[in-house]
Amino acid sequence: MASAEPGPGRGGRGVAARARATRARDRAFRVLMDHAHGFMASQVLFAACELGVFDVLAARGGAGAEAVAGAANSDPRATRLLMDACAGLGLLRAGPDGSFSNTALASDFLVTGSPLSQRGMLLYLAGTTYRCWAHLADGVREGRNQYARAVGVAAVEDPFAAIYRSDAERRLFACALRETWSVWGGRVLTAFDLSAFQRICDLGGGTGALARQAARLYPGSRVTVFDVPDVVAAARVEEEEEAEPGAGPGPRVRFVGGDFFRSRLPRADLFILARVLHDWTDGACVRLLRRAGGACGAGGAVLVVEAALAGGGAERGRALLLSLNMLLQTRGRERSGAEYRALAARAGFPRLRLRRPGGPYAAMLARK
Ligand code: SAM
Ligand code: ASE
Repeated sequence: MASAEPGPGRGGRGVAARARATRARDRAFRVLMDHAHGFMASQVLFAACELGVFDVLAARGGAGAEAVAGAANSDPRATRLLMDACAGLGLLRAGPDGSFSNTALASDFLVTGSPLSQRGMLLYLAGTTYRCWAHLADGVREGRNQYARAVGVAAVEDPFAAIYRSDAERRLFACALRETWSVWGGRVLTAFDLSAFQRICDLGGGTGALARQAARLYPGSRVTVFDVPDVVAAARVEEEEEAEPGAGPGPRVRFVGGDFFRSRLPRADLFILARVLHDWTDGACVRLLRRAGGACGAGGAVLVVEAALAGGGAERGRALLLSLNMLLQTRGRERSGAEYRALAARAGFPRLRLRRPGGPYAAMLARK
């Protein structure tokens, strides 16, 4: 090793400088391998979710690998390896007697039925998203989504033809996206005081999770969700099923089905566009914002909710990866606040204010 070789005989400075260089290179090697092995950490998380490791541990208040393997119908030795890896990632706590329990992270976010569960998102990322990412180099070469290679559905013009290629996929995508708002919905909806808006329409609002929170936070408003007919039909059914006896009727939202590029939009004072613009090209975004502007009166506004690219730090790094995800899964990308401001201005919303309520999503309010 270079660091073990004797110095050239010029005293301590050369040795110290070489030692520093070696330490820096060792650190760089660690960073490189952390990135290179990143997909393994993702797969440990995905596999443990798929096998129900966190659910079994939640139900039993902790258990050994043998018991989890019994419940998951998996190989005991391999299950032990997986659970050790989970402990290494901070997902499980290993006890002295060979038993494991969920960490707070796992109890909050990985257990099925936890109010903050993100399990659907992880299963979605593990499936369609991961398959698209296997073709990142092709995506960059071609500059378009990779559904043809990843799932055998060519859907360059309308990515949702691939995203919704089966009922099961439509349900999983909706579940994945809905889960975000159990953690961040309140924060993005209270970044600005929206109580002046009487009619709120969540455009591309999916199954209505964010809309229901808006209705709860702003009881003076009437909230409508606009989305494609299949999503709306499923959302209506789910809403009926969710009306639990004793829980009282949650705030009701109205659902309208259609194509937001072509159909007449419901009239509203505020249009929410959450994670919609990042799916589309600049031209399509301007068209969509113009259509929203046409369906609201003089005091109308749009609330854009996106992982807006910021100056630096870890959140910027993640948003840049999400931007590549949009390349592989949609026609869009993640944009900066300035880029959203420019799109809104082109569509007739000259002033856009951006607030970051913490977490991955920024809220941007633009008035006509
Ligand atoms: N706003 C939700 C959220 O943030 O959880 C869902 C965002 S999802 C990425 C994009 C939504 O746009 C989907 O619910 C999809 O069905 C809807 N969408 C896509 N194309 C549409 C169209 N042509 N007309 C109406 N809705 C559409
Ligand atoms: C889309 C969002 C996603 C389209 C395809 C997608 C996500 C995965 N695939 O609009 C979720 C992106 N992740 C986050 C944290 O937003």
